Amino acid sequence: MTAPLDFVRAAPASARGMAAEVLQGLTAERKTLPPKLFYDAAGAELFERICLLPEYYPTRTELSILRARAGEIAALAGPRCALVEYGSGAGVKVRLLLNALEAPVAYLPIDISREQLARVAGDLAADYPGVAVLPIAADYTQPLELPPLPAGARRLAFFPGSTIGNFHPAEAAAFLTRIRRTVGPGGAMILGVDRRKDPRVLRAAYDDAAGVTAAFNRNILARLNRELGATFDLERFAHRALFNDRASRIEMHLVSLADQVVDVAGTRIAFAAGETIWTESSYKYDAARLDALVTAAGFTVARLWTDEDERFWVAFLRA
Ligand code: AVJ
Repeated sequence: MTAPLDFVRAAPASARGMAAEVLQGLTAERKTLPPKLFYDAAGAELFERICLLPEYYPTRTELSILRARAGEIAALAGPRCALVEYGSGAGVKVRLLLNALEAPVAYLPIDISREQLARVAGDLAADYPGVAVLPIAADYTQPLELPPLPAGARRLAFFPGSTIGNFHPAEAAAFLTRIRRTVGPGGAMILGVDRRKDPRVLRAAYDDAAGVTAAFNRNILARLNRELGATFDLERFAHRALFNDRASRIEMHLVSLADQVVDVAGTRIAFAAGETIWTESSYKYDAARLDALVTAAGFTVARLWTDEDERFWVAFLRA
């Protein structure tokens, strides 16, 4: 079955909804922007470049685990899976699963970057003619309904990349709880999780020598200028990445380099020199934190795989 691309289900991405969310973050006591705003077309491309950086180990490490364990994963998953991927991105990792799974029936990529989603869905539909490819253009942090799935399909959620790290712990548990309900009893989930490690390794991964992560972080301001007519001067905001040890998270910020006032969708936002916009958290898990998360969401860990440097986990969870 091929994917009719007009089937790409568009969540209404209104500029007004975006402005409201942006202004809420920028008028708060501690200024924030939601990391999902990184992924416009330019940001999705920058993220693909990040994944190739020598300092950014998560992508290649997770891929190596998936490659080594695809057979074991497929055996745990069983036949006739409907694979639901939260944040399908460039669509590279899922191929390892689709190649290994026994007679997968459907693939439902969910992504907020709709140009990339349409391209990836078209390519996968062409390469896997036996799999119904049903792309969903949506912000998966919001509740969403899946289209009807082939009868007898086992629901298998796939949330790779350690994107779970973007959620604060309580939100992460709530999100995984929602996924557990979506896959239902008998369903399962494959989750990628970045592990706690030497802060120097972590910091380098989020502040690379080539400056790609800095460009990715600043692109959020360029996007607000483009889409909301904001007046950010990109030269007057610097990229900063730090490891917050107590919270066990990398934080990315954009630091205002001067006292300045920026117009955002008709609202004047004042920045003091040194004040930051907190754009992303990337939580790093140890065994206790992972166990607390999985338990809170009502899953159990069936298997946990890591790499030889113990940098990353791929977990197989059962509802
Ligand atoms: C896509 C959320 C997994 O947190 O490592 C990469 C995004 N931010 N470099 C991460 C990101 C800066 C990435 N996730």
